[in-house]
Amino acid sequence: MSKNLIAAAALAAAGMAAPAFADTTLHVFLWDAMEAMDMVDNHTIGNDDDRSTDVMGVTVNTTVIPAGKVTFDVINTSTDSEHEMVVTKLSGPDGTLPYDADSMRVDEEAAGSKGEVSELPAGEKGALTVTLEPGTYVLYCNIAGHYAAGMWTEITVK
Ligand SMILES: [Cu+2]
Repeated sequence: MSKNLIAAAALAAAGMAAPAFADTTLHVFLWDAMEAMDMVDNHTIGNDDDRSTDVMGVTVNTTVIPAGKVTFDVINTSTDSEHEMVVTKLSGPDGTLPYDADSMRVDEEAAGSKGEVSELPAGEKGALTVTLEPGTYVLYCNIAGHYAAGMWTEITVK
């Protein structure tokens, strides 16, 4: 049961009305399977390559959430690698991120950021709460090489 549901249940039990617009909690899993295959370096947003070959990624429990206060509950499920989650708003459904091939990282200054859970050691959890307006957002890991290896996913805020 999510914290929101628990909070709503607690309010109901106390005889109080639940809030009309409950805050959203999004569960984010940072994962890798480095032993399985080699990392690719061209699975950036807008690339049509087969994502099924990705050896690391960002997985969410839902890809469409309501605008408002959102808590990202992040866990790094890796057994040996550090990962992170950066939240950035795209220009639209076809938007991409500015990528610097030399450093193998997204240009965070140019891309802008709504916040991040940075550099989580393997097995660790972190959380980020932000208020999001409607739009298309990307959640990605900006440790060198990880974004282009496919470590990103998009969500829609309505
Ligand atoms: Cu990563």
